[in-house]
Amino acid sequence: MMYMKPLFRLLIGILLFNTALAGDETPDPLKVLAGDVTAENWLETGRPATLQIFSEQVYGVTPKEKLSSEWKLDRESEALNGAAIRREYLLTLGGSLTARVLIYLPKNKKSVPVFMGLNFGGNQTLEKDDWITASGPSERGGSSERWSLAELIQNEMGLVTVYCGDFDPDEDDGFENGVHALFPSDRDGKSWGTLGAWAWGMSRVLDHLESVPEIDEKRVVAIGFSRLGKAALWAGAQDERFAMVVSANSGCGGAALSKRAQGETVGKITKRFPHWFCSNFSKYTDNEAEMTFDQHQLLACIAPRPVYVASASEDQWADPEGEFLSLVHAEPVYALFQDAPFTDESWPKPGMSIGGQTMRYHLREGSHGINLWDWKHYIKASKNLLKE
Ligand code: GTR
Repeated sequence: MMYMKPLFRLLIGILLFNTALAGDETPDPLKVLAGDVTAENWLETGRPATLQIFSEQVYGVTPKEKLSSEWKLDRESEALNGAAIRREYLLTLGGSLTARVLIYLPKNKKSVPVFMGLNFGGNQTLEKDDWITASGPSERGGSSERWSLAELIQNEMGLVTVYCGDFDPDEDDGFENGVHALFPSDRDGKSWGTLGAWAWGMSRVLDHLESVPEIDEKRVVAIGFSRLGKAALWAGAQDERFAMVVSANSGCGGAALSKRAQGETVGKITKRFPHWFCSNFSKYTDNEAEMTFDQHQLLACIAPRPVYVASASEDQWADPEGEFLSLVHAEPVYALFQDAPFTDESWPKPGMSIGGQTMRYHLREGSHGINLWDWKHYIKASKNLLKE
């Protein structure tokens, strides 16, 4: 027995080590498929099964009921020294919740592609100009560096933006306001959180873009930075009408793989921002090995539509390498449709943009943010990838 004990311990150790390894491995995104491994069957069974996992384990279930939805032009002016027109529309949902939608369009153009992204502090943060109705708490023009309006307009593209707080305030305040109040119900572990509400709001704006003749509603790119990048991914994963999705520094609960537990972890994010997710997500606090899925499967739900994941070299909190690896591990699904650009790629050096026809990645030099360098790459990619 004296000799058996260390051996026994060793065996248990090996067993535990293997189990831990198995739990830490990035799950095969195709394992959810019922039946043939084909593109068609991915869309028929794989994607819905994957979306169900994210609904029940991460973001919460998005209500299916349709609400009344009114869309009204409120104001219009010229912008960017006459190169663009700028409008504010009012979107009223369920008769009571109103979002103020700010749109920039190149002048005298019809059917242009647009980027749609929520903003953090209100529409007035995009420009110093007093014309924009303040729709949130932050400083006028305070985020102008984050929105490369001139670059978009020069490239004959538009921008659609809304203050995220118009759909749901970014606070852990009991889900009694914002869009949650429009769907009252008893809450459980799968009930939707704030990221779900933001993603839902993006789709409700998209519902009306076909009524704007200057916009080609078939070429709408969902974009978001940081927490709003998480929302953009969830919006694009669920709503196939988004033609492309751009996630900028979205990190944990966005593009980054959770099982790596680098930078911000499930435990850290659900403690600081419990309202972003459904409460089931916090089960994985210090328990990532129990996850049978990971964030690459969220990217896979966007296939075959183009997805662009962007990181910043100093943004360790968002685990830039984990954001890249998510694309690598989503590739088996994209490969069912067409290209698999990351098979032979390793994590690129700062300043590089890599990828193929439908999946792209870049690592900007610098810190957590989104700037002109990023936008130039998104715009270039979207020009090549969005089919007219
Ligand atoms: C951080 C949060 C990140 C990221 C970021 C942001 O505080 O930990 O997940 O979303 O905020 O939105 O700027």
